Amino acid sequence: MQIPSGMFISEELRRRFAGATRVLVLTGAGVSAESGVPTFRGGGDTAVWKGLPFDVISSAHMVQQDLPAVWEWFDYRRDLLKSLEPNAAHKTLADWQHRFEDFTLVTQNVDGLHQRGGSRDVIELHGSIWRARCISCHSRYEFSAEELRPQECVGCGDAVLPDVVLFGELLPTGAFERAVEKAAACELCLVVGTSALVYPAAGLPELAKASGAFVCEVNPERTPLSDFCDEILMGKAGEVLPLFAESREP
Ligand code: BV8
Repeated sequence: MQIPSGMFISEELRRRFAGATRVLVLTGAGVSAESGVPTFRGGGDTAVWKGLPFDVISSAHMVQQDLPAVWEWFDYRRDLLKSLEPNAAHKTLADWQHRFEDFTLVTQNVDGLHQRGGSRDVIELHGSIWRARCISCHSRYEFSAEELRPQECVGCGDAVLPDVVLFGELLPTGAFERAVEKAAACELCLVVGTSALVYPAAGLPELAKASGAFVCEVNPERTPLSDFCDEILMGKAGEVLPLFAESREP
């Protein structure tokens, strides 16, 4: 594995990593980039689908306007995912759940690649592309890559929509609260592959920092979060995260 040039994990970060018990990792689209999943390039007003900006096609407003168009967008992304595999970043984070006494993996991704990479108990802040929920009775339906997605709610016959958090929608109760609790209690917080523009997810590292955690960002580019991190590792998640493996107790 080629070590990114100039990639330097400080002794302090290695020491903290080696000695930590309570660790929280927040991930975004960048952690799946090396698997071939397109990122959103900063969410916001970047056209991602048929000329529509991301936070328009993935919005509660769009569901009211044109639910079939929303499904088309998620069907396209699910089809893309069928041929993609978890990468070294997903697999490394899966290993970390056995390394730390209290490890929390929080993701903004709906792609399910963390779970396919071996992570269990992932806090999916923004839902999953592999589930659908009923518009009225909120029954949820899990389905795999081989299965067809439900066309309507088996329970009440009403329409179903992707079980993801759309812009303008509140995050699933419980998931965000648990993430806040763990962020406030962690000693080490790693922020991997996110542009940190979408809230309230982007507020979690801020909370961790305010609660005394050491915050490290892993991203090939700077983000609005960079200035406020204790350490930034400017590289690709699949190349940087495995480097921590060498971090042993001093
Ligand atoms: C809500 C699911 C209450 C659907 C998603 C406060 C301030 C401003 C705005 C708001 C605010 N509070 C609320 C808002 C509004 C809005 C928001 O944040 N808007 C943004 C655009 C400004 N938030 C909401 O609507 C949230 N709900 O607040 O409810 C409420 C209700 C009504 C009104 C007000 C409040 C719900 C947000 C969730 C939306 N759903 N996803 C779907 O997937 O289609 S968000 C979605 O976009 C993702 O889940 C993720 O969160 C975000 C994309 O960001 P990233 O994952 O970071 O991806 P991006 O492409 O941007 O960046 C990739 C990064 O990776 C880059 O930095 C790149 O350099 C890096 N990278 C690339 N390659 C690699 C890499 N890093 C490492 N390794 C590599 N190889």
